[in-house]
Amino acid sequence: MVMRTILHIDMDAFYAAVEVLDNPEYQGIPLIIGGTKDSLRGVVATCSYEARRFGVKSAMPLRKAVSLCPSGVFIPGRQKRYLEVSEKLQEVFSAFSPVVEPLSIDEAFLDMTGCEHFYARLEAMGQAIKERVWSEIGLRASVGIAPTKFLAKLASEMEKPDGLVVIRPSEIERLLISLPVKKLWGVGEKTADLLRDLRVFTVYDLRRVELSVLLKTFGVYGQTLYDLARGIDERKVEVTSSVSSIGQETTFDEDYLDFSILSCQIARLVEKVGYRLRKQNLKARTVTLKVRFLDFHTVTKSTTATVPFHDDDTIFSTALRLFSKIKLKPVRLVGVTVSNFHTLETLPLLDSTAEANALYKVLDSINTKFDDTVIRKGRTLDQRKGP
Ligand code: TTP
Repeated sequence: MVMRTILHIDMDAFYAAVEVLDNPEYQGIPLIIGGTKDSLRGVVATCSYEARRFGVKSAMPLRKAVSLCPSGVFIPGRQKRYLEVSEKLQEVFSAFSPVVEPLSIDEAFLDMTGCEHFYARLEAMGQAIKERVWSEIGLRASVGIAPTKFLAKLASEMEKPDGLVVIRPSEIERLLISLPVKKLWGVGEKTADLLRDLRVFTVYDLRRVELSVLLKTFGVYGQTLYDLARGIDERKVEVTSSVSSIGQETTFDEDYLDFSILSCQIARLVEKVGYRLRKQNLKARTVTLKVRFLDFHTVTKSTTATVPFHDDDTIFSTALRLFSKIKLKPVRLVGVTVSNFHTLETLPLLDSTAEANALYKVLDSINTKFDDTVIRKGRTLDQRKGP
């Protein structure tokens, strides 16, 4: 296996940390991002570590978070501000390595192979990037350094927040053997259930399963599981200009069956997705709609267009078309994602949507100036309440 030096960096409680940075009065208190205390719908995007002590966590309905942490401060998020900080982070990361792969708004892999001699030890390398993020942006990050991507990401999670963990080749075996399989890259609930059926709970158990059995149960991913259990992960850090998808979802506190309410919720998600898409100078070709029902059954439907788009109208009409194909039961969550990106520079010149583009430019610039989507389309208004 090729030995690399891969650094994974992940900001601590990112949205909450940005809010503390901009509002020092939030320092040291349980701070929950996602909505106000009386928001009936919506979920926690993230929360400060002080709030996590009360059991609050990402993706939890806000109402539950309020009951767990009534003394907490609840605020809506400011996506534009987080994207702005994210851009600054990418600049800092790029100063450390030309090979940076952003994974999400607040985390990235850096290939540091060949840069080792600049630092007395790998710990000093990790410390240097943490200090630069702190001095230039004012935020804390956790860093993991290891010979593979999977291990570097695992390392960055090990001592969160403000962590720094280096995994050296000689330590891999000891670390891996007792690791719960749930920690392996790509193992979600479904895979964990299938592994449990095979009586596999740890990497030690996984190593005792023949490759043929893994291939039969998991298809090609069986090979990945087999390799990860042995510390093998040949994935390179890929320089990508951006994330591979942009999505937004919302969980309701009550379940809805009413088409007009649901389409209004979809329109709101579309506005946020469309704004982020245009902000990153991208056009997408694929729209994915996710719907979760009261019984937790989840349906996702996607469609790919030949012509790339970045306007809300196309995303909305596509999402609605997908929605109309779903047999409706009481809905508890909807999500809209766009993917299959093209940067604007690579698009064909023949683009007849100049007028629409001009309109979105104006809308986005006004919305950028203020903290929320101040100008919205009528379809995002809940018809029952009037304008
Ligand atoms: P994460 O890196 O998963 O979490 P975090 O930075 O808040 O906290 P940690 O210290 O545990 O890494 O997510 C980054 C940001 O993405 C997070 O601050 C808010 C947003 N987010 C959501 O909006 N919804 C979600 O369900 C999750 C997991 C994150």
